[in-house]
Amino acid sequence: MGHTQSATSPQVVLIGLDSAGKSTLLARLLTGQVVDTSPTIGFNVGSLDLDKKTSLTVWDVGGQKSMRANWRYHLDDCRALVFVVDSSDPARLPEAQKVLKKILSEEKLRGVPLMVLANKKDLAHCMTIREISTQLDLPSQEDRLWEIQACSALKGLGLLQAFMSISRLIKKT
Ligand SMILES: Nc1nc2c(ncn2[C@@H]2O[C@H](COP(=O)(O)OP(=O)(O)O)[C@@H](O)[C@H]2O)c(=O)[nH]1
Ligand SMILES: [Mg+2]
Repeated sequence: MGHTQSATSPQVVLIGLDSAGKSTLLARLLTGQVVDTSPTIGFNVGSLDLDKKTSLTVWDVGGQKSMRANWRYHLDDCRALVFVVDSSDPARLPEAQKVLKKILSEEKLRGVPLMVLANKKDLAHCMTIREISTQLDLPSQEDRLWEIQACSALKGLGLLQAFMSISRLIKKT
């Protein structure tokens, strides 16, 4: 008691390759709008109220190569990691897999749940959840809770469901 909601709301960090759709997703979640994003320099952050008792603080820490070294500084107090993938871009999945593996090896993220968002599901010829999950080697994540869901940041599809699931994952840890 005496604590404000924002002071206690769990921190969630969005990561993923540049152009996966992280900034679009965060903006859509927070404002319900599609905004013009430019490559994120630094970070965007916002508080997402899921219901009266549940809110999450969501960080978009940028995806450009030069920024990736900085991700680790955002991982203190991270209660869930959200890895955003462009599901219409199979050519970059191997790179995404490497980046994900590297970040998951961070000591600070031991046991922290993972939500993979297969974004851009509005586009034709997207990879399936199953294909992405295999290519990212998700089944090898034995020591953490993980889930994968499809969404479209552009159309606002699947976002709230995904973040409700994230909130449930956090409550289980
Ligand atoms: N078709 C489609 N395009 C998207 C979606 N989400 C993001 N984009 C587009 O992908 C590009 C990169 O998005 P951005 O949010 O800047 O990616 P970030 O680098 O991960 O922050 C932009 O042109 C977005 O409009 C989506 O769900 N569907
Ligand atoms: Mg961005």
